[in-house]
Amino acid sequence: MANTAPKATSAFPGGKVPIDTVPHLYGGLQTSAPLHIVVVGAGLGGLSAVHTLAQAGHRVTLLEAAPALGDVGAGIQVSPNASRLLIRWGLETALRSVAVAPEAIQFIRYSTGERVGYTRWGDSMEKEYGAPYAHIHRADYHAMLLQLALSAPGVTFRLNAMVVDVQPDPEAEGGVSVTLAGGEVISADMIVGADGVKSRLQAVVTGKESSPEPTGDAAYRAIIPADVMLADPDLKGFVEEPNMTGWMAPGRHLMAYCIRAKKEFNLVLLHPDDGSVESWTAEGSADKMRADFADFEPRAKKLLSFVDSTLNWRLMARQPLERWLHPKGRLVLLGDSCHPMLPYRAQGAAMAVEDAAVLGALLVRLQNIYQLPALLKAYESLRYARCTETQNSSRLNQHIFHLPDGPEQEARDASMRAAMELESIYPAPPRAATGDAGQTKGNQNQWADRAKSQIQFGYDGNAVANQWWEQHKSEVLAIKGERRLSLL
Ligand SMILES: Cc1cc2nc3c(=O)[nH]c(=O)nc-3n(C[C@H](O)[C@H](O)[C@H](O)COP(=O)(O)OP(=O)(O)OC[C@H]3O[C@@H](n4cnc5c(N)ncnc54)[C@H](O)[C@@H]3O)c2cc1C
Ligand SMILES: *[C@@H]1O[C@H](CO)[C@@H](O)[C@H](O)[C@H]1NC(C)=O
Ligand SMILES: *[C@@H]1O[C@H](CO)[C@@H](O)[C@H](O)[C@H]1NC(C)=O
Ligand SMILES: *[C@H]1O[C@H](CO)[C@@H](O)[C@H](O)[C@H]1NC(C)=O
Repeated sequence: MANTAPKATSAFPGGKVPIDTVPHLYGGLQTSAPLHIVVVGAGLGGLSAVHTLAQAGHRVTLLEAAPALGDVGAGIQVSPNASRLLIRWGLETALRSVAVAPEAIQFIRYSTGERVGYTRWGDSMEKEYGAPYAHIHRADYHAMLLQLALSAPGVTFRLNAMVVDVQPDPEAEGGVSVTLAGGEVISADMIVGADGVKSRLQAVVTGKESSPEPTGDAAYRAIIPADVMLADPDLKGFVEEPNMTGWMAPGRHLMAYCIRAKKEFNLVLLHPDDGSVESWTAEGSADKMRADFADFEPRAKKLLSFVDSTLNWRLMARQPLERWLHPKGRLVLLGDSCHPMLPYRAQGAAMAVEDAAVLGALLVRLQNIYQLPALLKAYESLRYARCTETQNSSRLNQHIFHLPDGPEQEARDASMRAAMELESIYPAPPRAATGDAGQTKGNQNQWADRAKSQIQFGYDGNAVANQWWEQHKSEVLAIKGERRLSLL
């Protein structure tokens, strides 16, 4: 997907991302059994894993099929539980220099422009969850993680390195390895499959060939310059008070927010997949996009009038996989390769970044390679339920956002309005303390549901891994190999 669209460049001057000096990720702890780990895929997930694993003291080789790196021209939302990790990794200055913090999330009825849902964010996000909600450009996100991964010690990075085969069995002749398209074989102690929604390594792990499934939806993406909006009285509010705004319509929705320090405005237009997608389309497609959203209120239509080119993405997902860890205990999946989801909770990359945090925080504990399967099993079990729930809540929003006009839609809007009322009765922060007596539980505006937000945004990957370690370390440390293995 990402690699079929043109690459966008980052907003960092000279392409150089500033990295803060931060405390060592594991408080100075390093593995006493450094492995050679091959990470397949240099997306947001793979790059994060390179960082967390290298910090743990492992030697990492990153293999990326594409001949050049970068991400496409579109925005992405970084929720507190991902931004918490980025800040911990030294990316606070970089993140804040390119981010926009939304004042609120609001839902609009497509035909009338009426606001039916509203949850205040602004500085209350940071007060409540200890880290900001940030809207950024994907190219900036990718550049930040790339710079971080490249600056880690013991990292080898290869482009044009398409993995075509994997040997996950340490008992096999030659041991664990990957084979590249040119025939070259690279040995490893362990492999991380971060190869995205079309993952090849996923089939090796599960033992089943399966393609990702179409979700029925596709996404037009477009960016417009904020200055044209500031010149327009109907639109300037979207820049001056940067909210995340979602227009809900039968079978479609539009999500819009500012990025790049309010210089650009990002549009994501979700619509029924017409089968003609999965390619970068320029002229003409913007007109098709406008036609698809012609029944939207005037402000939305005006926004679309500024679009001259658009990307169209077919949205693919999978049912939860049977497992993420190959039974031989040396090959594990991460990110979209194991839990691709609809972007309707804006959590796909956040889950990949959290995966990396948990994986690194477990593998820093490794004292001999015989402990590896137990730690990878822990990674799988810690991450599986959370990612599956997030896949499910993303899917739920497909239903909620796209209801046809009628009684169910009216009930949805009434539910969202009720939560909007509560906003003024129970002002944040801290919402968790003021509470709302559970009245937002199950709200159709999933961001208004305070218990849900606490779970989604309160998560701390390092804390979760450390807690597991405290409970299980005696079992893991009791695992000792008889043979000395060469660990490179
Ligand atoms: C429209 C849309 C909007 C989204 N919005 C958000 C959002 O707001 N917030 C959020 O958190 N998430 C969002 N997401 C989800 C997010 O983009 C993904 O979850 C995330 O990028 C996944 O990262 P990844 O590293 O797992 O996979 P990818 O980014 O897909 O990276 C996989 C990499 O592996 C490489 N590769 C593949 N096969 C091989 C091979 N055989 N050998 C070597 N290399 C290989 C690919 O070239 C690619 O570079 C959105 C997604 C979409 C489609
Ligand atoms: C954004 O949210 C604020 C409240 O936080 C509200 O006053 C404002 O009207 C919203 N802006 C737009 C353009 O809807
Ligand atoms: C998520 O949905 C799947 C079906 O798609 C279901 O089997 C599973 O129990 C759900 N999991 C959670 C954690 O909600
Ligand atoms: C998430 O992070 C916050 C703030 O850092 C912390 O107070 C909270 O305990 C964490 N929650 C979880 C579930 O890890």
